[in-house]
Amino acid sequence: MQSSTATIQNTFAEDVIRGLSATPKFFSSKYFYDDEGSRLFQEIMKLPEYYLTKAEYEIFSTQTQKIYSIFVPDNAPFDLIELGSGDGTKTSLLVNFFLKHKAEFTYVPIDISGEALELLTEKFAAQFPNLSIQTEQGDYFRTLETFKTESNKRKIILFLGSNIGNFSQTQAQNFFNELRALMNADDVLFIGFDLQKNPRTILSAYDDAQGVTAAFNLNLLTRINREFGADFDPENFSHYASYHPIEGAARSFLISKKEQTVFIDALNKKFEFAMWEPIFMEISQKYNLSMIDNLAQASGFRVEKNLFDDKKFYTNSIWKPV
Ligand code: AVJ
Repeated sequence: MQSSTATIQNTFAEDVIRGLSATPKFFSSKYFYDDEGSRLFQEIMKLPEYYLTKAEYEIFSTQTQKIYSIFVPDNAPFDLIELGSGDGTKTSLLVNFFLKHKAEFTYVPIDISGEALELLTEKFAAQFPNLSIQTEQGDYFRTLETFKTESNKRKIILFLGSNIGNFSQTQAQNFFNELRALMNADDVLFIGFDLQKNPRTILSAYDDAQGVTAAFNLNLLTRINREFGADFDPENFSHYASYHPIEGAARSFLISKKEQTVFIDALNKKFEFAMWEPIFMEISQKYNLSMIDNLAQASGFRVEKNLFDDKKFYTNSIWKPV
């Protein structure tokens, strides 16, 4: 426990140094989710501009039967494995339906955050007393490896919420290749992709009127202040979001409003910012259907079915190994 926390801290420290020493400067959005960051993300999901969660929820609530018949064509027992489970709101729709139809399965949420897993377990245990649930804290791939060798049941792997969007297309390709290597012929992969749409709709989702997304980005500076004794003044940075319609990439930046020096005590390093210098904070990649097809093919899958919300803002894509 102690040593794994230390390892995570080291990686974070190393990433902070690497990102602030680079040109252009960057941070990894995976560090957004401390307690306050997770709370702010919950707020983001409730924003009127943030259509992603609503679209995926719509798909899960209106097409549950379709999902079920693709996942469970033969009533064979399976493991329902969720990568990065979060608060489980959408998954509970599936679990509820599966239990009602007497499906035989174990729900296996995998998450980095032990606290998130505890909350999820409490919630699901109260809501579904008959559910078999096995939580796994830590690395997705390491957990899946043990499943490949130790369980002969079908694996249905969920990767929801457009979390894939935080990967560049090359990173996404590598991610699915690794995942494929840990899957058997009968397994299923179920992924949430945010689709390309009116660029203004996308931009608003990352530039909300209440400034919650700005606070979500600025919170990483506050986290670095707290954990590494840095002296970032969040007031000296402003959030800037962009959407590039050809790449399909939404990006967030924090822009230094003035020339300034930031000192990070625990790293004993100082970093200079020029006036208007950006820090690249996050990519949220948007897909179209041919990008999804290509990605599946290039990593050893075929697209079995794409499910859409009414506005076609979002798709849950069902992949099978080839
Ligand atoms: C959790 C990665 C899906 O990119 O839409 C929300 C994170 N960042 N608003 C996204 C996020 C700014 C979100 N994902």
